[in-house]
Amino acid sequence: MAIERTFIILKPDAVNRGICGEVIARFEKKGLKIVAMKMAKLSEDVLKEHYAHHSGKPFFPDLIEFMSKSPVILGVVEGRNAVGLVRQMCGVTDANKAAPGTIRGDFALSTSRNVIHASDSTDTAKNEIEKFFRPDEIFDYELNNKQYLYAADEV
Ligand code: FUP
Repeated sequence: MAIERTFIILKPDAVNRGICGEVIARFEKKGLKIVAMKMAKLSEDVLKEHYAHHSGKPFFPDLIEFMSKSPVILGVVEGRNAVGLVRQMCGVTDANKAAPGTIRGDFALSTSRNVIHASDSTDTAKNEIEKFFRPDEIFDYELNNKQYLYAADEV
């Protein structure tokens, strides 16, 4: 399993409910490293591209309206198997079905207001990171507890 970077959006429901810190803390406590983070209000055009795979579906207009009406927090999270791991930590899309212990399972009960977006593959992660962050907004640094998070041959 390689060290990977994945892209997250803490959605308007997370920002307006004041639970972003609790969500970010889960990634930090797991041992993942925040390598980029910023607040932004995403335009409808950017969101239509981000969610292009859902274009034409009944929920699409609500999705774009909801995601564009308030600021969100964008982040890049790094660690071993980060893409799959972060998806697992988020839980399934429908928060009502998401397992307790996952972010969506613990903090939400809706499919459309489900707190967080996370890239679904390494290719998607690469594309989303490039789309939402300039290279100089992403930081390389060492966690000072790295030796307690990974064995030498794991990183
Ligand atoms: P996920 O990868 O878990 O974020 O899920 P999807 O890419 O399938 O969906 C992206 C977003 O579209 C969801 F977070 C919310 C919205 N959506 C709905 O509102 N209703 C649906 O039935 C499916 C998705």
